[in-house]
Amino acid sequence: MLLQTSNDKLSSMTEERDLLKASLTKMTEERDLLKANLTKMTKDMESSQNVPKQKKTCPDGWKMFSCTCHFLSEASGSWDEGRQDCRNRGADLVVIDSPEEQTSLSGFIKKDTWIGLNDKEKEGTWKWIDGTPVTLKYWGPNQPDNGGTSGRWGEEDCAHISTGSNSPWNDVSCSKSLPWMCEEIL
Ligand SMILES: [Ca+2]
Ligand SMILES: [Ca+2]
Ligand SMILES: [Ca+2]
Repeated sequence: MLLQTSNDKLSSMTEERDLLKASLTKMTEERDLLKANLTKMTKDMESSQNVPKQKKTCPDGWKMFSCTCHFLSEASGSWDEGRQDCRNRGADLVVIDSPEEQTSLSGFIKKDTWIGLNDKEKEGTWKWIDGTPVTLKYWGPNQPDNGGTSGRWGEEDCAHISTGSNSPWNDVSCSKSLPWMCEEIL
């Protein structure tokens, strides 16, 4: 009787062990599946990070330069009118902040063209419209001259880039009528 009980106990323990074994096998399988899923998700995530963000391009009629777009107006107007038009296009007058940009614009303009540089606030203190310091300068010979001493040209507080070799800058009266160059930063 005693032996019988022990036998029963043993067989139920064996059953239990087999059950545990089976569930361990199942758990191991599940773990492997989860592992595989995690590896796949990690890969997916990595590759999605490598997909370049939506490619940025310039609007039609604008010329791509580095991470910016340049737009040369067909119309002419005062420096302020030019600036307003650029702003209406979600841009502003161009700020020339590299020799490459100067060269690129040089090949783009067709006549004297407004750029985003003026000394309206304080005579002789030239400022780019975005606050960029004027470290890079392409003033033509004897420019800026604020109209010179004759007074013939009046006060000159706005800058334009000129045609001709290396497209030197010159200051003229802000009310002069010139085309303008806009720049949009992408
Ligand atoms: Ca620029
Ligand atoms: Ca001036
Ligand atoms: Ca001048």
